Amino acid sequence: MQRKLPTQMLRIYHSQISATTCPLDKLNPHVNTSEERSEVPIGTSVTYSCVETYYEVSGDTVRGCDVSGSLTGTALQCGQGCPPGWYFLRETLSCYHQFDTKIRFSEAEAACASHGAILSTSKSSAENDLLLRLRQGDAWIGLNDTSSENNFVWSDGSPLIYARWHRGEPNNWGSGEDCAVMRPGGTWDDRSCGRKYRYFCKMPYPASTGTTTTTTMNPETPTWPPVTTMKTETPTWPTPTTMKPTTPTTPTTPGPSTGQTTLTTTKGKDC
Ligand SMILES: [Ca+2]
Ligand SMILES: [Ca+2]
Repeated sequence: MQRKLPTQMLRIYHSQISATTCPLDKLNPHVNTSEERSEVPIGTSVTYSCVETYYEVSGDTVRGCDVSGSLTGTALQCGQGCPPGWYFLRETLSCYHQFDTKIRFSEAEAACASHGAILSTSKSSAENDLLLRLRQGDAWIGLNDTSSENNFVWSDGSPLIYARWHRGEPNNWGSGEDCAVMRPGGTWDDRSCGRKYRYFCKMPYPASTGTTTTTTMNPETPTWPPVTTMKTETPTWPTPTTMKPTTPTTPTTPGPSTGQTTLTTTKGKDC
């Protein structure tokens, strides 16, 4: 028969087996931490940040050592930012750029592809708002009904669900209009694919490829797109010349390190 231990002895026993510290994971080379110890006492807060030119993709910047002996939250994941001149959107983990040269729709598709990008989708209000902020004039978005009239599909192959057509559009005017542009105010219009407009490109955020969500070392290096120089300035935004009154004046989406989109100085380059 099992003997019962006195309450006082149980307390001592439990205090001996209870965790008193939290071990810290091996640090990701792209992550800085406030803590140099390999383990910290319960109740300690540990702060994490991304090294220079790397940006927060996911995880927590402050994690606490709880009574179970483990850190709260999830590991901070950092990755390299968008190439210079491209804007980051956290909702899609993608980079965006408006090119100023006016070219045909098919040429714009090819131009984006040369950057490892696609003609940009605009599948949510967040994505549409970002494109509107980048917009310097009517510009192609990656939407067309070339294969089947009035059956618009996105450049990534997905069907049209979120839509911001301008009133009366798409109207397939004249001899036919199968390709979409973003108009002033962020609404869309189908236009003849042979006409020439600026265009938006979209590419995956480098850190969204081949990474994990742990703080353990990730030996994989994002392979695409190549990033030669990185900006570290505080993100700023262009001042759109045409903005709907209802459009927020500050980014509605978080960016790389501060929850905002990054603006660099090389915007406007053509392919
Ligand atoms: Ca059409
Ligand atoms: Ca039209």
